[in-house]
Amino acid sequence: MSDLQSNRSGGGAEPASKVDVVIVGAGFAGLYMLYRLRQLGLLVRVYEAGGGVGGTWFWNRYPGARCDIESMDYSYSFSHELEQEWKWTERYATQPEILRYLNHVADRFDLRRNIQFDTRVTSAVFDEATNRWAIQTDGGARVSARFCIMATGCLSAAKVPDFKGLETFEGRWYHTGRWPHEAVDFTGQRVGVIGTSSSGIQVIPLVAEQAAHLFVFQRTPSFSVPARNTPIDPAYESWMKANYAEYRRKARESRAGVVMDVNEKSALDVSPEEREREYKARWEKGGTGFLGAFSDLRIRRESNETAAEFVRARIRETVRDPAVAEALMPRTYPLGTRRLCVDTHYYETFNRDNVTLVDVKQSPIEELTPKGLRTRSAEYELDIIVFATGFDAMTGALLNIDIRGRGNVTLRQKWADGPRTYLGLAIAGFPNLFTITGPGSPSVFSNTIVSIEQHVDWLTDCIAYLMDRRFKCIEATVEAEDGWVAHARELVERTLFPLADSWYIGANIPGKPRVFMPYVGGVGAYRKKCDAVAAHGYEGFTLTR
Ligand code: FAD
Ligand code: N01
Repeated sequence: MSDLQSNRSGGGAEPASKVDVVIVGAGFAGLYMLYRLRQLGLLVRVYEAGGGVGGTWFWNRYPGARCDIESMDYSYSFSHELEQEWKWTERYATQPEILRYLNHVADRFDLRRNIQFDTRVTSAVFDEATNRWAIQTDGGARVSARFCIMATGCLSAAKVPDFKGLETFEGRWYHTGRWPHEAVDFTGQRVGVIGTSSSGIQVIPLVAEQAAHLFVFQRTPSFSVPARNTPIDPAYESWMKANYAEYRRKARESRAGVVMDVNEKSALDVSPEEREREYKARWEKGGTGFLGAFSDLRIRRESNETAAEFVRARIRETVRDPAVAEALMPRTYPLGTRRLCVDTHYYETFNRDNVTLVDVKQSPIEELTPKGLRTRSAEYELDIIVFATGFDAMTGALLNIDIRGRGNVTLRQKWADGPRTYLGLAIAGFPNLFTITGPGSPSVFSNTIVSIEQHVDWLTDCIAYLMDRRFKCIEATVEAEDGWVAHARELVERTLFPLADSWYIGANIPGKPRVFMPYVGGVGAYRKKCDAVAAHGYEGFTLTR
């Protein structure tokens, strides 16, 4: 009997150094993975670098942080009781509310007893003799596991650019993705925010309300649509709770993991008046549903330009100073090929007397100084700098761990030219190691919770299958991986995405290989492919006893 099977019935106290599964990360993904594997009766240990559950929502505590997928969608669907009893208060939940929810989930399902907090996994090495992973943490703990599941998050490795002189800056500085637990008071302060994408756009209006003066350092302007956030209408909540099962099914089968009203027409097949009406209705409704205005916005440049021009016109009519308005208008990439932002009073903020937009494309930031920041053409005195500069997305958290597979080959070596996976779930040469929402899966191109649940359910079935048939090892074949990488590339090349410098393609990290990382085929189609792989006895994997 394998130790996996002998542990299966026990499910009690964990031996100090041997478990069935190690999960790295206790965000939405790690928590649900733990829940499912415990149901199989396995010994599971979760390591989490943070001091609590929540992942993204534990770390991103900056003012204004909230989701842009509606709260009642951006939540687990696995427990009927949970979705019925939890009460979301706003259309888009704030970070504290989502964190409360995840703490509630951890308590309700008694998950904490298997999680070791404040513990970072530093290495994971596959031992070919025993078919087990040797995992080490920053506290020096070692654990041996049959399976290692990386629930490390696509957006968890916060990136502060390597600005010269950062260590000399005498004021305070913060990264949005590593925000302190105490509130930061900006009252009367001269503040600089660097970065004007999703995080910057959320934090800027709120900092502007407090600061004596706010300088916004913008390198690339973003397209942003209004959130039109509101308290959740009780009638809507009741309807959703009565119809959750069917609604969630539709979301799982959809393209982006949300039930969206997508207009099947091309933007070029309708009159200018109809086009304007369609954009206006979606603009008034608020949120990312704007992208569903026409079917070809992400595949046809001319169509896309009509949507881009609509948003530019809104910027023009909102921002009083024409030069500032012009500087805020994106012109170098199609709308939606970088993450479409969702804001509350972002453009309006530039009408305030205490806010200055600084174009650091024209005049780049050269260094931080003891008193502030110097661009090529001017110096800015600052008390506080906020880095809304994003993440080493999708691969950063994985490559921060020294992962070694067969033949002691490191993941860093294997991915030197960019990530390669099978289904975004597994990596050839790294048996019994899985990634949840890994590169090559829809992950960040979807309501991530839908994608997370799909991966976790698939992995749970896979591990149960291996156990029931006494397989010790599962490994993606090189051929299957090559095929998947080629398929994912072919799909993205049919879209406008490659036209943008985005974190999707690694452009935000100097020296990062330019490989488009998320899978653009849609969550519904992707799910079918994963299910077919499983139905054919884990096609594309080698299973060994
Ligand atoms: P995470 O929540 O990132 O959790 C990963 C955890 O792994 C982290 O806690 C991290 O500390 C831990 N970890 C990483 N490496 C190690 C290590 N070596 N050792 C130990 N622990 C480690 N998605 C949406 O679909 N809709 C939204 O509206 C949305 N809003 C977002 C807003 C913000 C500000 C950000 C940053 C992201 C947003 N996302 C959104 C994406 C979001 O990351 C996912 O929705 C989701 O929370 C990811 O969950 P996860 O468990 O996969 O990863
Ligand atoms: O990070 P980003 P983010 N000098 O990488 C700028 C999710 N999210 O944290 O574009 C000057 O998008 C950089 O400029 P440029 C969501 O998936 C969701 O904002 O590289 N500027 C850019 O403006 C999102 O996509 C929500 O030219 C520098 C910004 O910093 C993802 O997280 C909210 C610079 C970084 O933008 C990441 O968003 C928040 C430099 N050296 C986050 N380096 C929701 O609302 C970087 N920049 C759901």
